[in-house]
Amino acid sequence: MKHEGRRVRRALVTLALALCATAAATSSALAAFPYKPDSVAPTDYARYSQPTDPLTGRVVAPSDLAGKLDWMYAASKEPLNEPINSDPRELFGVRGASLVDKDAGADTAYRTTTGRPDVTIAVLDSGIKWNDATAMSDLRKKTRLNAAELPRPTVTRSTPTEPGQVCADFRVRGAPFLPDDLNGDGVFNVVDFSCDRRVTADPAKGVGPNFPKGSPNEGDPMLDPQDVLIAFTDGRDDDGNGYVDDMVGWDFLDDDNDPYDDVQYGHGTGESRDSTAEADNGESSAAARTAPSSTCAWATRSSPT
Ligand SMILES: [Ca+2]
Ligand SMILES: [Ca+2]
Ligand SMILES: [Ca+2]
Ligand SMILES: [Ca+2]
Repeated sequence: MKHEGRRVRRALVTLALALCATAAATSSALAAFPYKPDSVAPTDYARYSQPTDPLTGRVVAPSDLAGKLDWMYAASKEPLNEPINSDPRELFGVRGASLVDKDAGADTAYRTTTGRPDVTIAVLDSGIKWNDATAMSDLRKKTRLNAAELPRPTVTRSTPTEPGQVCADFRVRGAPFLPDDLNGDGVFNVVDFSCDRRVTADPAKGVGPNFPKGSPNEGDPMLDPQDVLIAFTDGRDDDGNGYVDDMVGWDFLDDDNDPYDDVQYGHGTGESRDSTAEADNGESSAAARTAPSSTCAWATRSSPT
């Protein structure tokens, strides 16, 4: 059992790295993570790029770039913000990470690539809220699964637990695809278990959410990383790293394999979305983040107040 009710101050650190991909569409919304164009090999990361507007030739910014995200990822200065914009001590008005900008002509990383999904961001913070539908919409497909601790996904369902997947197309594809990437989208994530009978989207011990209001699958259980964790926790340290069943990170507070934020502190979930959330995934509203397309794993840390 976790220590519910205990007051803790969760320390934080976000180790990061980056990542990944885009869609083939032009001015329309991107496909879901990892945004690998159909004709591109999964390891051809240089071709993981933002779509380009056919009229202007400029990179199209994700549709969920709004609010504070403008400055969080911006390459441009805040308009009319003098004297900050002319002060070298303020780096002449640099605001964000120059990732993507409302100004399509700004010099941003997304003009070159949206990153690569084989890079992992480690979030050392208050864990992850598996039960948060909005956060899971942004993060569940971007959660790094520890393949060495997990069995290979099987194709033992005909009806997938993830909307839109086709179990008849699931198979081991050979290099350059990862052996666990059964749907061939270029990344190994929870979706690759969606035709596996051992994994259910609503396990009895799970806290994972249902699809949120407004989703095409509103009310249905959402396949999330904790479902995989529950299915394959077997008490064995399969990868021999000293952590038993560490499939989606580690809880250093309770010393177990579920980094679930059971006190709902939430900070780790916010950091995860800022650093890793899907861009243009269409599952979240204005609260969506627009981060590079890496994957993410969690560790919880804490110290008493
Ligand atoms: Ca996959
Ligand atoms: Ca679930
Ligand atoms: Ca194990
Ligand atoms: Ca292990």
